[in-house]
Amino acid sequence: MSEAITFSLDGKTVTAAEGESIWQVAKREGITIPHLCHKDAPGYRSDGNCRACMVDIEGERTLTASCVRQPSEGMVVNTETERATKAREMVFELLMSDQPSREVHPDPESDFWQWSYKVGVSASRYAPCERPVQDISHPAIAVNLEACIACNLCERACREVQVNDVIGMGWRGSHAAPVFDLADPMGLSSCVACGECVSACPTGALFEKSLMDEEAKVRAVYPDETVDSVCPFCGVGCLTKVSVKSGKIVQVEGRDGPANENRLCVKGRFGFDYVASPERLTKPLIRRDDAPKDQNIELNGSNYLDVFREATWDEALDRAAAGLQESYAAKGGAGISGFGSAKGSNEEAYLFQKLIRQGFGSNNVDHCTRLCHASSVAALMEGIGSGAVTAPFRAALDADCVIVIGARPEQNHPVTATYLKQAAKKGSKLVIMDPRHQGLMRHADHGLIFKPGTDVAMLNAMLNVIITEGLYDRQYIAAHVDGFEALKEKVSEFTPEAMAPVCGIDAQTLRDVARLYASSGKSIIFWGMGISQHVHSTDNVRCLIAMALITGHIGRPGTGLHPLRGQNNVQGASDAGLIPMVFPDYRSVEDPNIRAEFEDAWGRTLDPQRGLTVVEIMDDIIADGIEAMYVMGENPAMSDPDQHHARKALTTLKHLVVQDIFLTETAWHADVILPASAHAEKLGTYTNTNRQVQIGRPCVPLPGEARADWELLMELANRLDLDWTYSGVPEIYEEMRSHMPSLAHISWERLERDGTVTYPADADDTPGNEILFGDSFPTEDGRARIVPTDLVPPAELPDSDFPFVLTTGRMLEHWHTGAMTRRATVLDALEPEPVVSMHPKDIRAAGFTLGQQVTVETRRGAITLTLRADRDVSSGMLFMPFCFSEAPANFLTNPQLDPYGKIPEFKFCAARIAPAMAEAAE
Ligand SMILES: Nc1nc2c(c(=O)[nH]1)N[C@H]1C(S)=C(S)[C@@H](COP(=O)(O)OP(=O)(O)OC[C@H]3O[C@@H](n4cnc5c(=O)[nH]c(N)nc54)[C@H](O)[C@@H]3O)O[C@H]1N2
Ligand SMILES: Nc1nc2c(c(=O)[nH]1)N[C@H]1C(S)=C(S)[C@@H](COP(=O)(O)OP(=O)(O)OC[C@H]3O[C@@H](n4cnc5c(=O)[nH]c(N)nc54)[C@H](O)[C@@H]3O)O[C@H]1N2
Ligand SMILES: [Mo]
Repeated sequence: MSEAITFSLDGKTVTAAEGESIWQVAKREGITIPHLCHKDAPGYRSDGNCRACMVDIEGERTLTASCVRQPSEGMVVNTETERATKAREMVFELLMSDQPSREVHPDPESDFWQWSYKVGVSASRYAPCERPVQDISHPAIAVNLEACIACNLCERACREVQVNDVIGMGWRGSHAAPVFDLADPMGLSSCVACGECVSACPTGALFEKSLMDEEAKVRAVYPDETVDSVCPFCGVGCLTKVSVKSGKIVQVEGRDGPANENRLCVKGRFGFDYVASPERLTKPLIRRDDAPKDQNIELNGSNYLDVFREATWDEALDRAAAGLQESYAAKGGAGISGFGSAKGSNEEAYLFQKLIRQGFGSNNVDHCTRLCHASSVAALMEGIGSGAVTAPFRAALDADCVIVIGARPEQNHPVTATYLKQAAKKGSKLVIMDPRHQGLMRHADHGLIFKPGTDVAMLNAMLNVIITEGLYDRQYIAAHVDGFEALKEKVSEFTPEAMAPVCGIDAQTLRDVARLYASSGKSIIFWGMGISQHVHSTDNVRCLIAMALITGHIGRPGTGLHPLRGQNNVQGASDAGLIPMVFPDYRSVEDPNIRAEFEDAWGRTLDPQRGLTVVEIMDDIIADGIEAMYVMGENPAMSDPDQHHARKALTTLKHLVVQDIFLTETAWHADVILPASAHAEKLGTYTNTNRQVQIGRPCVPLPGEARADWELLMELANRLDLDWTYSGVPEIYEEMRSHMPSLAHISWERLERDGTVTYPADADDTPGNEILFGDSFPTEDGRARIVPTDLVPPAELPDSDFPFVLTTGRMLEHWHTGAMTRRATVLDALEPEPVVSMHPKDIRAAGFTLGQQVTVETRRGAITLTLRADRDVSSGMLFMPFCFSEAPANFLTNPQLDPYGKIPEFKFCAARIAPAMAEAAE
């Protein structure tokens, strides 16, 4: 089938692989053929409509578009005949007649102009046609249709690459032009602003507003330089190309990384200007002696200089270290705690946990993974001996059946979502299970909207079907899995008929989905916070692991278990030991041999007992235990559950050091604030959800007196007499790696050279292993273990006082506590105010009106915000993101913990909703 074809190209004998176009062979051979409607990037189909790439084929009457034409054996192709070059010139001249002149063109540097000059066309003899006016209704993207050549690349970008289906080509003939959702303007369409169309457009008809002078409607900004880096937002780990002008980021484009193949989402592409926000911390601050540690001080409208005074670095660092040391002197390691960051690099995470452990002999060091996938990691470690994904998310493209449960990738892992949609388009069966409807369900074979908090019932019913119908893989179980008999016994009572009323999905659908997953050749499971943020979350994950193990859907291409990791470096920060129970690489702090290795390396006696977790630390502070805390790059005053309690803990602390880039809600409670580096200002490695280790590079200078996080950690360590002497990030990486077998064969040098390496790698020169556990599991005996589960209800059920289920989560445009994205102009313009979403039917039943102010209340607190109608939210539920400091969702959430993962129940509590006080009085 895949025989090479030999043909002649400009007089040279060349070969083409199966499916290669003439254009692609020419490129490989170093022959340049102009192109406009053809984009030379993964995921783009050639269309051959613009005729800019025409070539001459001997014996053929007409010229042919080389981007779509495949060569045949013995064909004689010439790219430079007079006929071909003249025709191409003519194409450019005709297109140019339709463009604004270069002086008033939206992008005089666009591919169109560059090619025009290369083919020797600078003006047109033809009269221009009439063109529509510019549409600047969207906050990020200008639509300059006067420059459109109707090549439909934007439509392919939108529909085929990102699979968003917003752009279509409307009108006919010379009037053909992109339209948005069949209705202009763009700003009112359902566009999610991934910007793929902007990156595809060859003329600047779709163009970044950040590069334009809006008044003059032309390009005004040309970058000084471009830096290769990685996106600072989510665990997908998109590689980026960051363009900088006069020390400021002006544009971000995708690069061809293993996770993103040039794709980005709205945050990665347009959410960059938080880095340059005037609200960045630029000077060290120390709390004024007379400033009270009021719980809600920032809400009282204080000016920060009423509360803090500016200090020199020496003074601030001395004070920060002295406060920690005082508590250490008083209480030993038990008096100290630290929250490190999954937004920072691996090196920063490693140094942070080292500082707390080496400096204070304390294991009270944790980070946001505790609020995130801690339960997934607990269940995976217990079941298969490893907490990371067994396959990258692009494995979905090889799968016959893809399950997504308790995750909302279109909002939270948008580039992953593009691959899931592509998998569905090419025939994989997609199953989405979630108590809320979501856009991805449009692409799914099954969208199961079940009752929140009933995952175990639903999944055990599926396990019941798989076992009673004999759809499990006996051989696989015999070879690799323990605990099958106990599972069989346990799930025998969980018949689909018995579980249907519990989970709200009918028995037949449960059977269908169970059969589909088990009988498909290759099935893969993705999950998110809907699984992991419950008091029974470890059980939820145990069910998913059991499904994969009894069907043998693990360890082969197109199969596996993939908890979609959240923060850009939560995988890496966890790997680096930012966890109270383990040193780097998940090695127990309670194991004397392991501890001895670190005691030797760090020259101090280390804490032999596991430390406290995020929520436990807050409780311990209030119980007069811990009295000092160091927070680097987290915002617990917004992200921890039950804020009245969490903020009380922060104000109770004797000493709080906050190292951040903004004066966050947490920083308001601090004694010392250390202004730190944003992602774009520093060097470091980040590990994404696929276990791909990638380098982020400095693009812009630090603002004011702000300093790199790793330098601040070293300054503090040396004030604690730890004698750290790191010369830079590569040295820290290598020290960290010396304690991490998982990073064997992945030297700094290799990362510099290869850009991305997946861990684990078997040798210095072979690619890392993407798919794990084909032969055995990293448990003591190499076998996996099933842990059967029972039904555990959510900790707080609705009742007559609090009749709604409140669930919290995210929105596409905002990042967690909003610290970064509320300060990103485009993102904040898209979602500017706090909202609670409710089903229109419930809104009508309650007699509310859209957009009115409502108060949502739980047993822990009340907040007032704007009511939004949202058909995705099931009747009886309320949904709220936790990014708005004006109405912090975590004033309401329940801090009850899962006993294994110690994760709070962010996804379920009982609530009521009423018109806001002021409105009620009207
Ligand atoms: N835009 C944006 N992207 C982000 C982030 C962000 O803040 N903003 N944060 C990042 C981080 S750290 C993380 S962890 C990820 C999180 O990404 P996701 O895991 O997708 O997070 P959520 O939106 O919190 O919740 C996922 C889904 O759980 C569903 N759910 C609620 N209750 C239940 C239940 O009882 N059972 C099941 N099965 N599902 C339920 C919700 O309806 C929701 O669709 O996103 C990352 N990406
Ligand atoms: N109600 C509710 N609450 C939740 C969740 C939920 O679904 N519902 N989800 C939970 C989950 S999954 C997570 S992961 C947590 C996230 O909780 P957090 O990690 O607390 O949230 P972020 O807003 O990401 O906080 C990151 C902080 O780091 C700062 N920062 C960014 N870059 C840098 C840097 O390079 N250096 C330094 N020093 N600082 C930096 C930012 O300004 C910000 O203050 O929230 C949890 N809380
Ligand atoms: Mo997370």
